[in-house]
Amino acid sequence: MKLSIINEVREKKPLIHHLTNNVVINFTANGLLSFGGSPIMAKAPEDAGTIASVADGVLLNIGTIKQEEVTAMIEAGRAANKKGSPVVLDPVGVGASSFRSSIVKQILKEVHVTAIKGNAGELAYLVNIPWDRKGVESIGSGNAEEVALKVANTFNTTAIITGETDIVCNGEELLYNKTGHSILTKVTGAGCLLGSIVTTCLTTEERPEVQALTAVSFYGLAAEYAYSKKEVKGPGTFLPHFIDALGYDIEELRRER
Ligand code: ATP
Ligand code: TZP
Ligand code: MG
Ligand code: MG
Repeated sequence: MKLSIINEVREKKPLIHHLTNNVVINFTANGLLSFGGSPIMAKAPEDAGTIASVADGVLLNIGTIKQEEVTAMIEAGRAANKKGSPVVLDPVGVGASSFRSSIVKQILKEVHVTAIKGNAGELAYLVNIPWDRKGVESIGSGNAEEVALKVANTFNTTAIITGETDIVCNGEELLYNKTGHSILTKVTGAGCLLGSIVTTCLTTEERPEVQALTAVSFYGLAAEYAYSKKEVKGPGTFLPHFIDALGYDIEELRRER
């Protein structure tokens, strides 16, 4: 984890354009604000390209995608590509229907994505590796390293597979993160908010794999810290402590957990 990445985010407050799912919009905006970024949520085809062209980064999350939102995703992605700003794809539930899978294929054909972040089942689906899943969740096990390498190389991107151990891959190197807490699997949108934090870290001056590893490490530390608070009794009481912790300094998160 590189402290300079977190410091740079907090100094610059990058504007992140989210085209994300309806389940997590408010949670994501609050989490990103606490972390130090500046969220804007917009998925109308009429202004997606314009907003992406002034933003510092773009997050494409297909969790509740509708056909009419696909144009906006592609326009935002292309505008970010033109500007040279990062684009992150979260292919939520990509294997759950042929509709989702065709949309992700279309996005990946039209837009170069800086990182693809998802659970192991989602990333495995993208490269035709069998993996058990249930709706938007990954429930299976398998060779996650093989999946990460294949995704990174196939799409010329940084692959980020989340789970008990997060894996980041630039196509050659495999990096691991073990911070985090299983309570995150009981909170809807824990993966989606992480996509926003990753996008924000990708706006800084570093290599993408270091930025991604910093994002997942910090996020996991914040979850451990929040869960350690005596007031936390379950997912409901965890949430406000977690949003708070995303805004803390790393030293404090490490000291207190
Ligand atoms: P799923 O829908 O399969 O739950 P997701 O998109 O919500 O996937 P997760 O894989 O749950 O994403 O990852 C979200 C965050 O939770 C990541 O920071 C990850 O490190 C953390 N995490 C997930 N499972 C665990 C676990 N068992 N122990 C610790 N941290 C975890
Ligand atoms: N259904 C469609 S999107 C969504 C649900 C439950 C949120 C998924 O969030 P995450 O972060 O992948 O758990
Ligand atoms: Mg989840
Ligand atoms: Mg997810």
